[in-house]
Amino acid sequence: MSQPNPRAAWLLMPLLMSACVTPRPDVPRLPPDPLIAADGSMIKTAEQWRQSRRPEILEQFRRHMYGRSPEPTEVRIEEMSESLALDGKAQRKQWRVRYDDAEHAFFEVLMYLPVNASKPVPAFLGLNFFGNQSIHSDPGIRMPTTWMRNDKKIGVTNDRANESTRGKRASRWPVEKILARGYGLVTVYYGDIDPDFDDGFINGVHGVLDPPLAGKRATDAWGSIAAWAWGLSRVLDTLEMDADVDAEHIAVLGHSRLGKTSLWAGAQDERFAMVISNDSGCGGAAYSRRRSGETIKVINRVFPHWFCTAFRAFDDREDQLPIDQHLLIAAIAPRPAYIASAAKDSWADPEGEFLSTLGADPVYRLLGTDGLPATKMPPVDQPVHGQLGYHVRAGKHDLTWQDWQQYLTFADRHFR
Ligand code: GTR
Repeated sequence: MSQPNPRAAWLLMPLLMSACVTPRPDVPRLPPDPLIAADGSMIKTAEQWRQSRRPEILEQFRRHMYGRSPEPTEVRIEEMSESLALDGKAQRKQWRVRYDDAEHAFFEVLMYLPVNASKPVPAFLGLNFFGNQSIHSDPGIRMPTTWMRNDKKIGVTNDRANESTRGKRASRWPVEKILARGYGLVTVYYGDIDPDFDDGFINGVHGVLDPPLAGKRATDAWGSIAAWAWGLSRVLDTLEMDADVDAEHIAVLGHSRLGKTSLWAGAQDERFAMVISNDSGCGGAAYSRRRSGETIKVINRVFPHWFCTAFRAFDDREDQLPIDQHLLIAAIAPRPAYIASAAKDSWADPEGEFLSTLGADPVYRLLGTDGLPATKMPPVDQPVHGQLGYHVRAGKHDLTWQDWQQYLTFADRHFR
């Protein structure tokens, strides 16, 4: 699915600003070469990148990996509520994004905006794993009624959220600190868009929008990651209708499988002004050809609903892929993108996540930005910020305040 881009002008800004930033000879090109088209021709200009190579790459990701999403549907805002929250520090809005007339064809959005910031406010948008009520103990947050995976730590039982789950994931969502820095936070429970289990694509957005299953699904039919990404774009559709939020400065962010999702959402939908992918690993930022940690074969076996079935042709055949994950990051260029790893997260392959970030650099430079100001993987806890950002944080697979501090600084650099 490619989105119309009403803001081509600002996307071209770095081109106008660039004197002549050339690709660096000290950074080897990762295969498949971002600047060689499928027919072997060289991509030498920003125009060639935009007109032919980027669309070709997105098409390959659709066909071989994430699957093809339906065109955007018209969305409606329903059940909007608004109130002061968090001891008067926040304006809290909640609404339903309705994307079809079918009974369950909606998802719930929670947004906090800082009360004392001048409007419209730039914001972070990210999906959450255990419901909007899990991100903060605020008693005013609506409770999801959709399927949720049971979890002892969070307190989910009988596949549904309950009061005891409020604020249980607050460590990943430092709401007050984000607001204090002048940003809003928008979140949606990912299971509201598509429940995360292999049900044959009956439930969630697939069940509503897919043609009735007569026989087999197409090998490039969209999987769950594509569905979550599609949902993020529909949330953005509704943010564009809200004068309090600056829809032109939305950073789409995600952790782990939702970090894979933020990359695919941001790569396709150029309205996202910034993309942040935290510990996304295989099928996210990690370079698949390294086959380190989680591999394509393993991810396809354990999560058969995440990607399209055509992706299975590349189990143990990574070298045959016409794409790899540096091209996904490159498809975001020249918009700022930040990739983060955790040192103990070998399953997500931190080196592979760094390699893809660096592998996108030639495209960022072709488009007139500084790309990633590094040639080697930086040491633990030494972030690198350019138009591309990267860090490897000490510790395990998680989204922490340390990660957020970098994202806030990165947003200050690019949005202020
Ligand atoms: C793991 C999976 C990873 C990552 C992670 C998560 O089980 O192997 O690819 O997505 O889950 O999303 O928490």
